[in-house]
Amino acid sequence: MKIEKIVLREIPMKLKQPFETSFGITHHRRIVLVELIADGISGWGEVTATEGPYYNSETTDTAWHVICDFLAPALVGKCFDSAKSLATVMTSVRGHEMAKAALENAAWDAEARYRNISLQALLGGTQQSLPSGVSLGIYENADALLDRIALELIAGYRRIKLKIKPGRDVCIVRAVRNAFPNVALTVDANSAYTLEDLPTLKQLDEFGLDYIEQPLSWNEIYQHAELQRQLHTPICLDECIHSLRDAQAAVEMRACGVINIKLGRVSGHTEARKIEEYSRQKGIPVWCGGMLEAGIGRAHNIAMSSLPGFVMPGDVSASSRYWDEDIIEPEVTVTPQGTITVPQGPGIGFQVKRELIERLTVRSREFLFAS
Ligand code: OSB
Ligand code: MG
Repeated sequence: MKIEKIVLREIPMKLKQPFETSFGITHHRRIVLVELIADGISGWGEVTATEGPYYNSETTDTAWHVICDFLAPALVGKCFDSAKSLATVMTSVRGHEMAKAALENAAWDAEARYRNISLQALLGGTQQSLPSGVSLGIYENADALLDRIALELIAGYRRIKLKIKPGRDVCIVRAVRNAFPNVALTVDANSAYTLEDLPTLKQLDEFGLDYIEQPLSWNEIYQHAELQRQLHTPICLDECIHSLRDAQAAVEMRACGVINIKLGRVSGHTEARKIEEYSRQKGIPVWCGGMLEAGIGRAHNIAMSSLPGFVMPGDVSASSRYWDEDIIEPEVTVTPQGTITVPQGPGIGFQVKRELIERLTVRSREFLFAS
């Protein structure tokens, strides 16, 4: 494939409800979309960085900068035998995984469309129906949280994940567990604790959680191993895992029993597949995390989640939980059984609403191969 053109666009998207994590509250997303044209065919990717550097070190603006000033100029005009090989040209840029992922994933979509097959087929995905879970932000009011969970369960969702932070943890989890004794329940701390919080974290063991997600520092695999030795509940690593090598280190150190794979955080489909394959061989269950994505990011998550190692419900839920209007057609929907059906059309399998995107665009940049 020859990369003829790359177009970057930023669109604002207002969340239906604010989303609160231990690192802050999000009301509005600023989303960067990548359109990559190879051999006359457009593929699409979405930058999953948050607006501020509080989940990881990337932001909407760092991704814009790194793509415009370094990655897009390095790629445009180049030929690749497949999307798999884009990563090799981008390794000279250190970090900035989410910026790289948007480009690489756009190339995967373009390649699948070029071959007239689904992205799922190109990736080697085997599952047609994906169990879906929801991630619920921190609620001020426990009753409001319980009401919300009841609605999510009626909608069919298979797992409830609660965001926690110090002071909003054991009490909340106890209230939810008492109200819903049998629901598959997990918590996500987004790095809000330290080993000094061991007594609190140990109390979580009594609630039969499927896992505790990223309790300790975003860059501390070693201390998670120390914590895991003292907890019965499996730890699931999110923020710490950027590559296959990180996953290997975490598993070898016994720092986790579960891995959350996020396409952006691991720099795209190529690395995500390696982590999925390694985890499957090691018997470590994986699931697909979310970053409050719009439809293009969501569609890539769906294709990735169809790989066989994705055996736990993901955070990939219906478009309508986030947006009044999504940027793809049809929107992502969830069946009454709490599953998402993997689309079989070419590429990501959803139609990109180009007119809507153009209307929303607040800035754009084009990179053209000057022959
Ligand atoms: O840690 O999984 C996380 C959202 C933003 C940043 C980090 C995380 C999240 C979520 C939301 O949990 C998942 C979703 O997209 O619904
Ligand atoms: Mg997380």
